[in-house]
Amino acid sequence: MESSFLLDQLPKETWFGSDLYNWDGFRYRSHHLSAAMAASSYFKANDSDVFLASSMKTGTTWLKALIPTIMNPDVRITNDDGDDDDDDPLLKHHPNVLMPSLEVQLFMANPNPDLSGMSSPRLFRTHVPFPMLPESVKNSACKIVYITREPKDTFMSLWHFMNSAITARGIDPWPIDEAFGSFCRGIHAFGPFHDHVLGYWKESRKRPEKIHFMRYEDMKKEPREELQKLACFLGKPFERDEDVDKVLWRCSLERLKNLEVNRHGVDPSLGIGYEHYFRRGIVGDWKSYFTDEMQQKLDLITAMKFEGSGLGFGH
Ligand code: PAP
Repeated sequence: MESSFLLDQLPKETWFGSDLYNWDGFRYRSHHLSAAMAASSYFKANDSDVFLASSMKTGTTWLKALIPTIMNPDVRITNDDGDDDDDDPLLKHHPNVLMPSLEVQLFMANPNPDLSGMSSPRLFRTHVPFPMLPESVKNSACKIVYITREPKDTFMSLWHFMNSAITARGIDPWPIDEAFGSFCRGIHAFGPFHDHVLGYWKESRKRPEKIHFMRYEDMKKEPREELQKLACFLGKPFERDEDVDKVLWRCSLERLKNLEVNRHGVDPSLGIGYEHYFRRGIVGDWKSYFTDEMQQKLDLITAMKFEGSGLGFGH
């Protein structure tokens, strides 16, 4: 088969017990690479589509809940009687279901899936780097929301998540020092992290009406302001503060992690419990794990990579 022939030619490294393939400077699991290539060949964006893009573990699940809620007229406005929770799709579905992934769900299950049944506006998410996006996503009027996070916290979240995934399959956890060395060399799924962020950052500076760039730390610090900016970008500004607060509450970590669907469900595409998408959700979690040497090393890499870009995590 064409894709397995291609894989044989690509440089590969081991990451959390699996092979990662280097395609055009970014790393992928084999099935995600084939799916991303299929999406790039067959996916046709509509102008009304909304894409959520991110490197792994940067707060995507928060946005996977917020964007569908902002776009849903049934739940974004507080009813006069105040009690409209029964209409909330988040009660029945993990946020992954509300914003399906191009490469981990749709095009992995089928290289040319029939998406005609999706209601408009279609909401999608992806972890692929900017150059790997389907051309019609880059060139149509569809909107892209990108979320990133301070790299030390991103690494910690990734380490916890991946170890949960592999230990569920009976594989020993990967020691933090090995996983850290790999992250610093850019060897992780959809990495290198810094190149991923820079690709979307530069594009968002050129086309702010096309790409809305967000940081997890800003969302934590000023959620109301950030949510209103996001809603305006999506063409759905909030008129009342109470609606902003309602949406923030509906999509809060505290609420989502305690919902039945998220406590007991399993992600069918990855075979990992939905509970693992909701952990501590704090800024500075890295301080409980990093040595001084680790901190200095990753901060230096970040400073060097982002130098002159105007991007930073100065919180
Ligand atoms: P993904 O790439 O697999 O989709 P992603 O959602 O980007 O994962 O990252 C998970 C992180 O977001 C977790 O952070 P932590 O490991 O540092 O705790 C998770 O706790 C956090 N998270 C998930 N949902 C929310 C939410 N509603 N609000 C704030 N943080 C959240």
